[in-house]
Amino acid sequence: MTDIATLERDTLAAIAAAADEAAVEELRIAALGKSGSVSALLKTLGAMTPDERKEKGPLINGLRDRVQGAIAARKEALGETALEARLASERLDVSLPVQDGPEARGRIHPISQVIDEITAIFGDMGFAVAEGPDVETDDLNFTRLNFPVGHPAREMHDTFFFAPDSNGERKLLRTHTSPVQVRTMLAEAPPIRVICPGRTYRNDSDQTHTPMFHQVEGLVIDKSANLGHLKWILEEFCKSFFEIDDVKMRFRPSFFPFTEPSMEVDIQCSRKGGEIRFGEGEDWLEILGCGMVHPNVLRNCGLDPDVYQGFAWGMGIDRIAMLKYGMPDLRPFFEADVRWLAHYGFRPLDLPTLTGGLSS
Ligand code: 2NL
Repeated sequence: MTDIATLERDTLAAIAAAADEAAVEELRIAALGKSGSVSALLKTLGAMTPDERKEKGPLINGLRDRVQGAIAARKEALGETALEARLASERLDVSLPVQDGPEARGRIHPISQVIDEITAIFGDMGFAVAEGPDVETDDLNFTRLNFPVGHPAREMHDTFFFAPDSNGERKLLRTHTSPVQVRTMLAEAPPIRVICPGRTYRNDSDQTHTPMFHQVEGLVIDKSANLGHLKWILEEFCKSFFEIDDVKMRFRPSFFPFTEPSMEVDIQCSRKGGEIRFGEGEDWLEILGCGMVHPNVLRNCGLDPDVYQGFAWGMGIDRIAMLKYGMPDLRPFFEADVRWLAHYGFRPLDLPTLTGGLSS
C-alpha cells in the first residue's frame, strides 16, 4: 500500500471515530493545518518534475478533497447528534393533566338533594311539581287560605311586609308555599295532585330558625279524596324518604285555618347517644302538619265543596334534611361555605330515583 493510501485510511478512520466536534477540529489541523500531514504532501508537489506531478497531483489533491469532505460530514453528523441530545434532555412538558370538570367537583346542596328526593317519591305517585313567586299578595298568602282580615294568625307568622305600592297593596314574602297551591287550584281543574317545594320567610332568627327556610306542601283535590288516602300517602312517603321498611305514625289533632280537621304527624324513632333512628324505638318526632282542605279555601279557589274535597300537608325541608343526614346545626346551610358543602353535599350526577336509590 502506498503512503498516500495509508495516510487516507488512517485519517478517515480517525475522523469517523472522533467523538465530538473538538476532536474533529484537532484532526483537521493535524491533516490540513499549516504543518498537517496532507498539507505536507501537497507541499511536495512543488519540488516534483512535471511528469511526477501529473501522476501524484490528482492522488494528493483527491486525498485532500476526501479528507475535507469527511471532516465536513463528520462535523455535521456530530452537530445533529448534539442537537438531538439537547432536544431530548431539554424537553419541557407544557401540557397539564386533565382536570375533573365541574360535574365531578361541584356538589348539590342538601336542601336541593332533599327536594329532588321528595320530588322523586311524589312523582312516582303521580304528583306534579308547582312553583310560584317568593313575593306574594296578602290575598294569596292569607285571605284565600281562610285567614280573616285582622286575624291574629297573620301576626303569628311574623310576616315580612313590603311598603304599600301605588294601589295601597302591601306585598309580602310568602310565609308558606300554600299560595302556590292556591294558584294551582285557580288555574287548573281537578283532579289535582301537586307538590310545591320552595323558599319561605318568617321574621324568626335563633338557634333553630332562620328568616328564610324551605317548605314542601302537597295538595290533592278530587271528588272522593279522603283522610285514608292522606295517611297512606304520608306513610309511603316516610318509608321511602327515610329508607326504612316500616314506620309507626301518630296523627294528633291540631289547628290550621286552612284545614278541617287538622293534624300534626309524628313518626316513630329511637334516640340513643344523640343519634336519631326512624322506624324503631318508642320515641316520637313531629315531622309535618296536614288536614282536609277547609271548605272556605275550596270556595275561595273556585271549587264547589259539595262536589270536591281534598287534603293537604306541609313540612319543613331544612329540618328533615338535618334529621336524615345527621347535620347538627342549621346555620351553615345558608353560610355558603364550600368546605361544608364538600362534606355534606351530594354528587351532581347521582340523581335520586326510587329504583337507583334516593341517597346512594
Ligand atoms: C306545617 C303545616 C300545612 C297545609 C300546610 C294547605 C294548603 C292549601 C290548603 C290547605 Cl292550598 N292546606 N297546606 C295544610 C296543613 C298543614 O302545613 O306545619 N307546615 C310546616
